[in-house]
Formats: sequence, C-alpha cells, structure tokens
Amino acid sequence: MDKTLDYINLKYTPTKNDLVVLYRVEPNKISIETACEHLAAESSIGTWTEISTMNPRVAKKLKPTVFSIDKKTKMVKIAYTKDLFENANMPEILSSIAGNIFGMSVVKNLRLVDIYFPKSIVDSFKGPAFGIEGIRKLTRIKERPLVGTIIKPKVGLNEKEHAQVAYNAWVGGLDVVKDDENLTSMSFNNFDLRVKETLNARDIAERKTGEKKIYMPNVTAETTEMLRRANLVKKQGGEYIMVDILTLGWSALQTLRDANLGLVIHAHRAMHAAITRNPKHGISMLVLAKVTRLIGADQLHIGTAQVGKMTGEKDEVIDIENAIEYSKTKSTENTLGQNWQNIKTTLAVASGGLHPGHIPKLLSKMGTNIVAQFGGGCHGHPQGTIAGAKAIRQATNAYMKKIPAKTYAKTAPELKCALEHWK
Ligand code: CAP
Ligand code: MG
Repeated sequence: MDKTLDYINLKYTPTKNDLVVLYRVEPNKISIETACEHLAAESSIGTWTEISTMNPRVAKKLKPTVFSIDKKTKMVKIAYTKDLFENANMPEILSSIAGNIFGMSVVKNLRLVDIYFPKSIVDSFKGPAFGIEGIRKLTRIKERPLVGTIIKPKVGLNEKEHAQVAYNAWVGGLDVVKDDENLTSMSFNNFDLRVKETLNARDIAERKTGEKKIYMPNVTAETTEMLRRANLVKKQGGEYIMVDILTLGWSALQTLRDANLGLVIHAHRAMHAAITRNPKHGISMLVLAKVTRLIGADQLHIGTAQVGKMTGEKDEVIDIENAIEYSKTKSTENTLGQNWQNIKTTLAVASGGLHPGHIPKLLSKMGTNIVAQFGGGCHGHPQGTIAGAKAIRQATNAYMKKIPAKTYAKTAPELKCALEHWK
C-alpha cells in the first residue's frame, strides 16, 4: 500500500465531474479506513505496495477520494474523477469500480450499492431508443400495464407448437408473448422458423382481436449471430427482441443498441442473482438496472416486489423502478440519486411466479407503468392458455376499474376459476 497516497478526505465534496460510488465495506480484521484505502487504490491507480513508477502527475490527476465512511452501516462513498473512465465504455468503467476489489483479502464482504454517473458519462451513452413513451405509442396501450406471457414449457415445443401457444395467449387477451430465457435456436426449435411461424400467428391474432400484439424473440447468441437474428426479426416484421443481458455481456448489449435496428430491446436478467442476491457482497440490481438503461434497453426485468417467486426486497424493487422510469431521483440511505435529462426511460418488467390473483397486490406496489408477465400463471390455468390469458386481462381490467377481483370474478368465469385454483 502506497502510504504517500492518502485516499481519505472526509471534508471532500464531489464535483460535477466526479463519478461517485456507494459501497458497503466489511473490512477483514483491519480498520474500515485501511480497507477503504486499499479499495480506492485498487479501483483506480494503485496496487498493494509502493511502486517506483508512480509519479506526482498521475496521483494528482487520477487519485480518487474516500469522502464518506459510516462505521455503523458500513456504507462508504468514493468519488472518482471522470478522467479515470472512458466515455461510452461500460466494461472499462465496471472493470475499475466493480473489478478486482471484490476479490481483495482486505474485505470480508463488499457490495457495490449504487453509482452516480457524471453528466459527461451519462451523455456518452445512447440510452433506450423507444423508452416508455415509445412503447406505449407502439402498443397503443395508454394507461394500463402491458400484460404478457412466456411460452412454457421453457423449451421443448417445436416451432408450430410454439406459435400456437403464442396465438392462444394473444387471442385470450395478452399483449406480449416472449421466448423464455433459455430458448434460442435448438435442434427441436429453429430460431428462424420459430420467428416466421410466430409472427404469422401474431398477424392472425391482431386481425382477430383488433389489438396490437407483440412477440419478443430471444436473440441471445454470439454477437454476429445475435445481429443476424435481430435483422431477421426486423425483416419479418417484428418490432421487439429480447436478450439475456448478463449472459450476453455489456458490450454485446451495446452492439445491439448501436445497430439502431428500430426494434424495442427487452432485457432479461437471467444470472443476475449470482451477483445481486447476497445483501453483503456483490453488486445491487439497482446498479445493473442503471447500467442497462444507460446502454439502452427499453424494458428490464426488475422483480415483483416480493409478490412472486423470485427474491428482491420490495423497497429495493421500487428504488430500481424509480431509477429506470424517471430522469431525476433523490438520494436516500441506499441510493445516490441521478439526473439523466437526455436518457429515455426503461419500462419495468415484473415476472416470476405471478398468477392473476397477484395482480391487485402487484399493481398497488409497483404501479401500472410496468409489463406484468405470467408464465405458469397463464398456461397453468385449469382451462388452458386462452382462459389463463382471459383471467389475467380480467384481473387487470378489474384493477383499472377499481373493482375488487372477487367482485369482478362474479361475471368473469376464467378469473373466478384462477382465483379458486391459486388460492
Ligand atoms: C417466469 C420466468 C422468468 C422469471 C425471471 C421463469 O416464469 O419466465 O424468466 O420470472 O425472473 O423462467 O421463471 P413463471 P425475474 O411466470 O412461470 O414464473 O423477472 O425476476 O428476472
Ligand atoms: Mg423465464
């Protein structure tokens, strides 16, 4: 540790050119101050020992400042000059402030809780092409939540069976049908053929219902193939694509966004819990959500605020929803706030273990500016997919009309059946 480079200055106030990081730091048998010195060094210009090659110019220009240490909550704030980072290069930014430091022996646990990006970095990213406004215009759904399903079984159906299940969900009343996160192009279900069959089914469903219907094919693949698949969707008249952003990687998401295909990008977060779930160590979903919005996904899975099957504290899910659906947010104990005037918004997606009976509680917690998705909660309906879709739409209509679901169910047999089935 280079003792000459003092990284702590509790009197420092970050400037508009600083990127500020909020960490939860649990030191390993050393003081939190010493741990912070190591973290600040390793995430910027230093290393574990003094080096003969360090010079005053480097330290003066690029040394970060630990300016806040709360010994009770273990919350630490570090301000990094924007010059440490390359504009529009998310991998480099995260390799610095979310890289080696997680593996350092000086910390028992370390969690990256939030990042405040300076305007110069925010404005170097494209952000979503459509945003919530563009999605509502495209789908012609002004107020209510978008409701959708995931084709189940997750994988296994052939292209025609897949399209048939999608058709049933659409004619039953759902707006959106997506591929599951582990369905790409399989021996039993070829991507190109699935897209053709399912978009064909979408067109028939639109004619039958008079409503806009959306299919979100999963284009997750090696980047060249991903772009080929996305272009195929575009050529076949698709308007959305879905990608698993974490298994795909940040650069690939940026490649997809930079291709400017005019397709709505839906971001699935499979694998996120490997780094977000431990409240003491890893990276918060709030950080992943901000990164995803900056790079440019139009929709993002953020959890169900403890209504469904996946983990995710209610308050954290609401913090995430605010961070992706608003330009300006205030800082709180666990968030640094933001002010992103030139970045469009990202629509929150609630999914995972949801069924029609969950709708009132889900919408009362997360609001109606969301996509609510039901896999088992649609295809698991005792009367099948069409009835499951009807029940979801009926429960949503009831909520929008401020009618209790049980009352509405008296004249909505599919909802009544769902409420009884999933008591
Ligand atoms: C939901 C789902 C979603 C998860 C994702 C699944 O299916 O398709 O991928 O909900 O979770 O495969 O589990 P069900 P999250 O509706 O049948 O649960 O949105 O929290 O990332
Ligand atoms: Mg899934």
